[in-house]
Amino acid sequence: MSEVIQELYESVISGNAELTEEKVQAALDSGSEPSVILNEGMISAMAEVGERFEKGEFFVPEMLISARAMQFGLSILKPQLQDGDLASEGKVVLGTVKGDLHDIGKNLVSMMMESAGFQVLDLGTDVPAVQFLEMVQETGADIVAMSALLTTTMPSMKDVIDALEDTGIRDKVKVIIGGAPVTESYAEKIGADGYAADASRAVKVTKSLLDE
Ligand code: B1M
Repeated sequence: MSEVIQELYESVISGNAELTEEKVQAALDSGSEPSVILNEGMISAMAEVGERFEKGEFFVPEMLISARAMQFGLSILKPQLQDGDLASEGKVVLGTVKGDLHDIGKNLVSMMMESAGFQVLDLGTDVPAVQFLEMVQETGADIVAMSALLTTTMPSMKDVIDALEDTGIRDKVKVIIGGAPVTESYAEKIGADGYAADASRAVKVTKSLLDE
C-alpha cells in the first residue's frame, strides 16, 4: 500500500473527515487509480472499523464518524468513478430497506449507476416496502435495487418482492439486491432477479438484467 493510501486508510479509521478529503485528493494527484483509493483506502478501512466494533474496541459513535469521513472522501472521488463504457438507459428505484440505516454502500451503488447512465431514484434509508412499491408505480421504473447491512433487515427485501407480487407488477420490474450479509443464494431464495457483491458489479448485473 502506498504511503498516501495508508494515510487515507488511517484518516477514515480515525474519522477525520477533512483529512480524508485531503488524502483522497492527494492520492488522485499522485496518480492512484480511483478503484485503489476506494477499495484499499476507504472500503478496507470501514471493514477494519467493523472488526474493531465486533471486538468492543469501537462503539457506535466511532462507526458514525468513520462513516462521515468516508462520505466526505467519496464526495471528492465521485467525479472519478465514471464508467462511460457502460452507458445505458434505465430507471432504478434504490433504497436501504426498512429498519436499516446503513447508506454508504447504497450511496456507492447510486454513484456508479448514475455514472453508467441510469436514472437513479434514491429513496434513502429505512425504506418501507410500500414506498418502493409506490415509487415503481409512479415512475414505471425498470429496476428495484435494495441494500441491507444487517442480518435482521434482510427479510425486508422479501417484503418488497411480496408487495410487488401482491400488486401484480412483479413481472414489470427486475429486482437486484446486495449488502454485506446478502448472498447469491439468499437472492435466489427470496426470488430476486440479481445479486451483486459490490457497486461496480451492481451496474453490470443491472445492465444484463435489462438486456434480457
Ligand atoms: Co453498523 N453494523 N450498525 N453502523 N456498521 C455493521 C453492518 C456490522 C457488520 C458491524 C459489526 O458488528 N462488525 C453489524 C451488523 C451485524 C449483522 O447484522 N450481521 C452492525 C451493527 C450491529 C449495527 C447496529 C445494530 C449497532 C448498534 O446500534 N448496536 C446499528 C444498526 C442501525 C440500523 O441500521 N438500524 C449500526 C449502526 C451503524 C452506524 C449508523 C453507526 C454506521 C452507519 C452509517 C452510515 O451508513 N451512514 C455503521 C457502520 C459504519 C457500520 C460498518 C462499520 C461499516 C459499513 C459500511 O459503510 N461499509 C459495518 C461493518 C462492516 O460492514 N464491515 C457495520 C462500507 C461500505 C462501502 O460497504 O455497505 O457493505 P457496504 O457496501 C458494499 C457491498 O455490500 C455492496 O457494495 C458496496 C461496495 O461496493 N452493496 C451492494 C451494498 N449495497 C448494495 C446493493 C446492491 C449491490 C451491492 O444492489 C442493489
